[in-house]
Amino acid sequence: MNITSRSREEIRASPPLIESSSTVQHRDRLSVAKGVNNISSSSLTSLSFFSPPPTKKSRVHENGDSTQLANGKSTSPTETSKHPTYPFAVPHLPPEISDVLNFAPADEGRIINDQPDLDLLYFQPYIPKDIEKSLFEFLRSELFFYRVKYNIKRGPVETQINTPRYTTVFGVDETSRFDENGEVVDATTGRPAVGKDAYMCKPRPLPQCLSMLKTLTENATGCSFNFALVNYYASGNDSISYHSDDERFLGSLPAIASFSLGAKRDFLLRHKKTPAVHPSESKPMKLPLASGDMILMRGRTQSCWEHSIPKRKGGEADKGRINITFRRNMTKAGTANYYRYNVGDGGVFKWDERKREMVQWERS
Ligand SMILES: O=C(O)CCC(=O)C(=O)O
Repeated sequence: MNITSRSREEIRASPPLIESSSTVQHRDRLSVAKGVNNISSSSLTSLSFFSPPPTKKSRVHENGDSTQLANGKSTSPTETSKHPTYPFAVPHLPPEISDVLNFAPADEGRIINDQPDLDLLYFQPYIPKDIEKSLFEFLRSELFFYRVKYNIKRGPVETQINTPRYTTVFGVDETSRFDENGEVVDATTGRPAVGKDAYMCKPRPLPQCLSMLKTLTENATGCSFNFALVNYYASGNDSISYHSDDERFLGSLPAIASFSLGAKRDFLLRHKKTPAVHPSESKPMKLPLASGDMILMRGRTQSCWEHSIPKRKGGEADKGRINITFRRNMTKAGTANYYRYNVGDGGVFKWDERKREMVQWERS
């Protein structure tokens, strides 16, 4: 979704203007786990550059909380991901989650390509059943989120858009990388991104909990990603309207891996109106995405189809749902776009376990 397409889409979806408010990965479990272990041990070392050296095991996080996992255990991490751009440190995945995550994908993917221009690989599930709930609770408790507002101007009229879900984003486009100190440097020269190469936003490296999932997903799909966008749909009132992730900065046939955790929500797909494909040739689709599922959208899917998570009344939507998408962004403009629309300039939100809702977080 780029600046203009997002604005257009949200307006179209929610008058009056405010969104208020075949064969697949034939990988046996053993070889997946083996391959992943090989990769994760080396890449996790380099990805954890922004962590402090291991310290004495602490019972509580730096923010004073410990996470109660679905299995009744509390996490007491020894390590955290830190970066000057983070409002607070993000604990590493506890071993009871990361050890099992190494066995993902839990199931083979199913190709869905029986409609014009559609190419999906649907894992039901991808995250092993024993940990999907703990992973959901961990990410909801430990990540920082934003409720982004932005203005759009159509002619003389300026309108405020309230993004109808919590969002957060990590990553930097392929022109840059994070060096061992967490500085954004040019991908080729290794020099700091300054002057014309400077960013309008402050890119954030993926915390270990997301970079581990990214590495596993790259391994299983053969795709390569440099961004993680995270949505939290707190209730059935939260949504994302019909759109395509078809911005130029993602390239012409982008592959996007989209994970679902928590409440089951309907994922709707419809073919864009094009002269090339008559409406009768394609049927809108509804995939009820469950916790742990992953859908890889690839090929012409983004250029020809739109997708959405509509609002829902009742059902399990009010239990909350996390969506993580891994993408490959090629330009600085793309990086600015993602931070503008997923971090913005408002306050930070964090899950409050007692109130069981996101609350505005204040630095203590
Ligand atoms: O929540 C989802 O499953 C879809 C998210 C999405 O479409 C997006 O972030 O662009």
